[in-house]
Amino acid sequence: MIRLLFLVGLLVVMLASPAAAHDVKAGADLRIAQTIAGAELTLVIKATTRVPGPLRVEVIGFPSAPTLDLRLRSVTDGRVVTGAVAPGRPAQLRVEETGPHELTVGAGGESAVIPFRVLVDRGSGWEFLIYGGLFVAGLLLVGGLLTGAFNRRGRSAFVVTAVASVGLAVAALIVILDPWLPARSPDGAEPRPTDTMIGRPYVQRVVTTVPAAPAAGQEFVARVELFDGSTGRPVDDLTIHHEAMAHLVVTSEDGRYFRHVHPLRTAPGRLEVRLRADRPGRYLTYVELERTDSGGQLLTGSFTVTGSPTLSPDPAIQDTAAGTVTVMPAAPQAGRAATVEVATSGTPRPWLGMAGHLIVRGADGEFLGHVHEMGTPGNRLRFTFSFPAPGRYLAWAQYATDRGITTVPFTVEVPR
Ligand SMILES: [Cu+2]
Repeated sequence: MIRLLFLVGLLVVMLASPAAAHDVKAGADLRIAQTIAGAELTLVIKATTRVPGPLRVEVIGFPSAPTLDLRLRSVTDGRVVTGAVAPGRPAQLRVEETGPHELTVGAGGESAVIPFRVLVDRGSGWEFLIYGGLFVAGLLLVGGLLTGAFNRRGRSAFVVTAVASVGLAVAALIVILDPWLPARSPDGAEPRPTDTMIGRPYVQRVVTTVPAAPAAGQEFVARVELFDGSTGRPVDDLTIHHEAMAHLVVTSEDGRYFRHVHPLRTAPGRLEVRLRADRPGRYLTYVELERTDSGGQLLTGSFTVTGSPTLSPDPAIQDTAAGTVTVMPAAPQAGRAATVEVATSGTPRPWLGMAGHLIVRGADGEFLGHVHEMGTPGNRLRFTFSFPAPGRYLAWAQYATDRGITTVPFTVEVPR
């Protein structure tokens, strides 16, 4: 009887624990920064828990975003649903099945086609053993009770209890071992080779502008075309890296012009963004991206702006009051970690997954570094940066507040 009570107690404990150990993880939200219709925004495709069902899409503006027209197409069966999203007005797009989809986002005559996969977590796949074990144990417990009641000799009751214990033990073992058991890929996931450590060739890029020689003060398109270093075919397997398909930094040679934008995918292997430069001269481009299974890459290029200077000051740079940036030590040593502290105007909110970004360029443009804020509380950003060699560096600290994105330019002299 004592043994029986113990088993019932164990059963109650066991029944309570699988629910806690098997939260249905519906995957993470997909966050993609886009520069569209002159706005900097983050598109959020929320995680799905059931398909067929609604797919929720949200948009966060820095500081504001236009209404975006959405068109969701299932690559599997070509089914299309449409909708619109604006800040505070999420869209619900009906999804019929898991797997590859394309979300076309349009505003102000521009559009991006974002490929992604609708995934639904299938659990670890070991639940059947847990629930099977519990089911057998429960069944035999009842059997054991009956056997015990009608059979004076305890032998068969002992056997039944033993089998019930084995059922419980299997269930308990699986619950305990669950974190180490191989996880099943979610429903709708891309079939993957077993060896994912091989990586893919580097991307080769061509940065062009449309028109080929843009004039100062006029809008133009900066186009990044990505080719596989081995096959020469368009590269269309970019993974989301720091919440964007690609980060494009454009600076004038003297550093007075600075843009950090997130180009739109207009075709396989092609990314485009609209820009305007106020002065003629050579402009340097840096593209940060990541191919699936292959790590991050920094691609450099340049283009030339013609014409004569326009007098408009660069609106992207908010030159806040002097003294907001402190470099410690004031004369950093090459190869040694230095601390850069930025006093922010307003409380920073996450942008591209971080509270702050620090982009550092060598005066000649040969070097570009990019680090993130370390998680400093209050209205301060603190970065650790190692300048690679003596020389003059142009730097821009960036952060987002409710008023939009603030860029703080400064220079650092690294002595010999
Ligand atoms: Cu970026």
